[in-house]
Amino acid sequence: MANRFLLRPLAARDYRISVVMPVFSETDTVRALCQWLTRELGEHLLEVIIIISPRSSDASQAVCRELAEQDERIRVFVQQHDPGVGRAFREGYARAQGNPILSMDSDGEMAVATIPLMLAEMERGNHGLVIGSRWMKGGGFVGYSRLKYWLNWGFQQLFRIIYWTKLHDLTYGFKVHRAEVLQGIVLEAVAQEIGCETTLKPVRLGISVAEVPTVWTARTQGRSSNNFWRNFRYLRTAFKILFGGVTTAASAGDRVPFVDAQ
Ligand SMILES: Nc1nc2c(ncn2[C@@H]2O[C@H](COP(=O)(O)OP(=O)(O)OP(=O)(O)O)[C@@H](O)[C@H]2O)c(=O)[nH]1
Ligand SMILES: [Mg+2]
Repeated sequence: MANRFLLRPLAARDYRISVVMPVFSETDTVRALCQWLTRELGEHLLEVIIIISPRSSDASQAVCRELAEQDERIRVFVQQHDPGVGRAFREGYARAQGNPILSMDSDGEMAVATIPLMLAEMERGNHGLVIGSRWMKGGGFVGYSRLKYWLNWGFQQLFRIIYWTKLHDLTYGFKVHRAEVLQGIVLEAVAQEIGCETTLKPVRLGISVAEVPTVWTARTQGRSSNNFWRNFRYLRTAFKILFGGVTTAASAGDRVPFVDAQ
């Protein structure tokens, strides 16, 4: 899709990433992910913003606080508007100071090895968004329920048609946004539908979006908060964006979202 908006190139050497990660019941995976992020992103990592639910277990809260004490780049905030992972991500995005912004879950289902590939693709193509794609060649699912797999497949086919895009994975929450894109769009998701809102809104705006393959692997700790019926929020979100359009935060001061190429 043509890039209707001009983005300043992401300077290869001096970009600083904000990672936004909601936490509900996880412990070991949060520790492992933070270790990976601080080690592998090194100088490029500005901050890991952990948004922890006020309903989280004591063990989970203790791990997050311990991580924040060990490394000042790890910042922990208690979710103000609870419940809902969509609200948690939105609170994290509002706090993020870096650019680009990496969104990822804390349950270990998202493959960290894909992160450098997403960043490289963002730099190469100067995209506004690079998504992890479970449905393109090289991507996939390990341990996903059969029902969710086919439901997700159906959503992808439908959304590809109604948004008229060749992108393969329009619902996954693992992605890297340019901050001016993400913080320039008004987001509304309460729960897991944040995964499609943060992709479909840039697509709807004509922003350049690319994808790299990634494999989803079922969590081994904690449990999913995404019950079956919540999946239908994706449908409502997709049609609302398609017919209702996207509100951009045009008066956002130094966070003016887009420079129109026209
Ligand atoms: N702060 C916060 N985090 C949440 C909330 N609900 C879920 N999370 C976290 O958000 C991430 C995604 O939640 P999951 O329940 O795994 O949902 P999902 O990955 O979309 O669903 P599955 O495909 O079934 O795993 C996990 O890291 C959870 O810990 C919430 O209400 N508040
Ligand atoms: Mg999960």
